[in-house]
Amino acid sequence: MSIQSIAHRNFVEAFKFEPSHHFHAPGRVNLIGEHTDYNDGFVLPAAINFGTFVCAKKREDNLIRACAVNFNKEITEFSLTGDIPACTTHRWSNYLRGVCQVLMQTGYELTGADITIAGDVPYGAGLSSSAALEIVLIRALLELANIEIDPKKAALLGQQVENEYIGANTGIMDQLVCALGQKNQALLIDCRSLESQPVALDSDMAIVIINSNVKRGLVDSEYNLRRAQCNEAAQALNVSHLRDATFSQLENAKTHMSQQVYQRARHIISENERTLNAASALKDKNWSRLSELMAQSHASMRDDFEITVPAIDAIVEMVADVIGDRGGVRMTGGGFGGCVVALAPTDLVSDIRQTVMKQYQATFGIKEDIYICTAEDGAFMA
Ligand code: GAF
Repeated sequence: MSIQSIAHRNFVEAFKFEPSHHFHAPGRVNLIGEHTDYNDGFVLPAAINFGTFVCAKKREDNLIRACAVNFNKEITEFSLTGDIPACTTHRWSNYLRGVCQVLMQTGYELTGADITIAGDVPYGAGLSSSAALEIVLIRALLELANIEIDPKKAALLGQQVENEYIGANTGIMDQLVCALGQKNQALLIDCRSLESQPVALDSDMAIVIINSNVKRGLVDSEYNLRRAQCNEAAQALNVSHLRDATFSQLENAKTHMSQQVYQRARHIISENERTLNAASALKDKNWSRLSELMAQSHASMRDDFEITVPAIDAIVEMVADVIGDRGGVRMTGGGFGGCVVALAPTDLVSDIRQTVMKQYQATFGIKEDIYICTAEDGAFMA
């Protein structure tokens, strides 16, 4: 049964009437450009065929009642008045509470609603299950109130929910691609201007995502630490964001910063350059160049930004041995566990699968999950 049907069926079961609207927002995979978004830099993600569905119906009062199918069909209720406090028992509902709070603070007049939420984006895997949830809820609540919203504005509001209500100091990449993704395209996003250019994905190349299922530890504290170190480097280099720094500036200022901060800046400056070059390589179908750039990106995340873990490094090596220079492979997302992404010729997909299945669990004692993905459209009303 499709996720949309599951959401629909559970709506009827929970509320005993039919929903009036269906909405969807996808998860995302980032092909290259990691931790560059909050440095005002470049990223190259795609929305994927895993996502979150919401079924909804407007109420005549100001009550929100919501059922989360993925969380044992728990139901939460709150009213749209004053400050909406975070919930300690139904923690999933804080995304909904945060969306309502931020939309109301922005001045949107919301109406009460009955809602069910169901999704298939793996949690905590670095594939943006939270951005999908924020964006789908923003679309749903505004549509029920007859308010149109530009996708970029929706992305900024989603980021605000994450930063101010949830307390995760993330950049704008996830919400933007979730809102603006395009079928069969990756998006080259300039995270300063928020302009994006579609970059076509070749139909002979598969997006293979390997979930290490390594539980992401310390992810929030380490993420925030990386942000602080990037800010420190920008200050030492006298630029507002590392996007504006060059390698020669960095070398000249090397003695004014710690070795660690120097390495963090070197990752960001080089990753921005690699992301722009990878978009060109993708357009030119220059797979050996893409292979080099993705390998360099992974090495830089491992050695300079220090956000990979041994299990992820091992998967990248296994897959790289199969793909050679016919495509690329690297860790994707915020790091400290999560997923590896490969862009690989479709005729190698079965070899990649066999290799990882044979070697990964035998070495690390954890079973991987492998998803063969397609690039999809951003959020829509179904
Ligand atoms: C997480 C964040 F939410 C993004 O903003 C981005 O920084 C990413 O990590 C790393 O590239 O997904």
